[in-house]
Amino acid sequence: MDRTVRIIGAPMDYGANRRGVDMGPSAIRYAGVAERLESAGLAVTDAGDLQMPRAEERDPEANQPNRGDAKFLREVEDVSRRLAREVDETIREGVFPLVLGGDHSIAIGSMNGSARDADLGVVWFDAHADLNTPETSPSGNVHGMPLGAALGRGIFGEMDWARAPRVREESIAYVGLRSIDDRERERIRESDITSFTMSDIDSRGITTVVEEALDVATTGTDGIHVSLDLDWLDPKTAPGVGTPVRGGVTYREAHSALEAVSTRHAETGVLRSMDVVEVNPILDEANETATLAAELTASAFGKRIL
Ligand code: Z70
Ligand code: MN
Ligand code: MN
Ligand code: MN
Repeated sequence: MDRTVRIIGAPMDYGANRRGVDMGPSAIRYAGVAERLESAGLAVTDAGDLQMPRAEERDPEANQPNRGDAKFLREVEDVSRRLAREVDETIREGVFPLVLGGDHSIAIGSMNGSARDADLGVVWFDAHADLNTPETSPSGNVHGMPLGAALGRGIFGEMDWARAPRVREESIAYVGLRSIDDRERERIRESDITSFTMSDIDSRGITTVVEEALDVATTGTDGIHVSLDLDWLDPKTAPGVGTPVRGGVTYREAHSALEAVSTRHAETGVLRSMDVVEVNPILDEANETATLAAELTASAFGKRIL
């Protein structure tokens, strides 16, 4: 494959209740993500981590918007603006941005940056729908809101750093959903978003489901963003995540899915940006979830068994 990948660390840990995902970028680097990508034939550079204040130094409630409730929204805004700029500049240089999280709120910046010069399709590998807004969120955690932000729903409609006007509902596909809030369920049903739940994977198989998700995200778009939340996998396989939900995909299903992404890219050059999020090494054993994250990333970029 003819790509140079730039690793961008985004140790964001404002989006969730349990601390530790700020160590995700280090853990995934330590698990050899660069070496694994190089062995798949890519050139890799590392831009280091975006600087951000620690959550302990900030008051989560200090700067909420007037309506709704989202913790650390001002901090998320600051990081999202800088990340979006870096993702955009990376793509302009002809380099592929691989963003390592951090919690899933980093996808706000990734999508905003990646969609500046393109109509962007999105494939969202996650147990969760992440479609909340400050108004609908049961938790106030922004990691449950990145797609709500990109779509400019609720108060996000007034936030230029959050909205990604070139990300449209009909170009978004979920793969592996199994934990959805009531308000999210209503909104998914009334939206044009395509959802493949774990039940769809059970009945139709991971390969068919991922091919259809890629069809959705590539139809009428200029490229796709792949967002990989490690809680997409079953917690037995990926225990080092903030919000484990049982009944996730297996190790083999996960590799098969990301191999399908790289096969599609080899055919049509569609992959534009990617993030790998929610690795929490504190909850892990021998860095196994970060290692899995690094392996799956390599599969997404064309690494094969033989
Ligand atoms: C819930 C909320 C979520 C990730 C958990 C959970 C969202 N829907 N996202 N873990 N990555 O609080 O909005
Ligand atoms: Mn998520
Ligand atoms: Mn992106
Ligand atoms: Mn999740």
